Amino acid sequence: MTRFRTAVDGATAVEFAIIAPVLIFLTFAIVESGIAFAADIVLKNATYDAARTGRTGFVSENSTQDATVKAKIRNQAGVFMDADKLVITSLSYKGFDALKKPEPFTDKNGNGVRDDGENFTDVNGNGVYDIDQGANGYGGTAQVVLYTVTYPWTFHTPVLKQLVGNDGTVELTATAVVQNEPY
Ligand SMILES: [Ca+2]
Ligand SMILES: [Ca+2]
Repeated sequence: MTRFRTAVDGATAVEFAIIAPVLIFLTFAIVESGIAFAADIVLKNATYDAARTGRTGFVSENSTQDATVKAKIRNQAGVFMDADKLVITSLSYKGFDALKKPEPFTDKNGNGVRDDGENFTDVNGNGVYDIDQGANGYGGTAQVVLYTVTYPWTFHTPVLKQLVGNDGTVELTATAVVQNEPY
């Protein structure tokens, strides 16, 4: 009987030794995925909040609109991530129908794309032809502004890290489009 009990205990110990690392991996993977998911939501909320502040033209005391908007995002998202690694951009457009549209051009040779030498309208005034006519910045009164915030999120759990690829780093992205208030 004693011998039998020892054998059973031994089998149980071996089973646990095999299963334990799997359970530990699953636990870490689930927890880490949950944190990443929460971070993604925080990033989206921060971006949406900053865009809503941006559309009012609000500027903090002794600050600029750029610093005001970016501080809002960094403060909120900074709870979950390294604020210094946030990449915050904004592009302004004359209206919703111009969103992400190329600058208009005269397609002289009719090939559907703008070639060197074909005249174009420099909508964003940067001196070169762009396939996205948005102008950097927060736009003027009643303009439409696209806010984009990205963050390189890194997973640390072994295996999960390999599954994700790119050394465990994924790019979290949040965008918000708002129309500026008339100000
Ligand atoms: Ca052409
Ligand atoms: Ca341009």
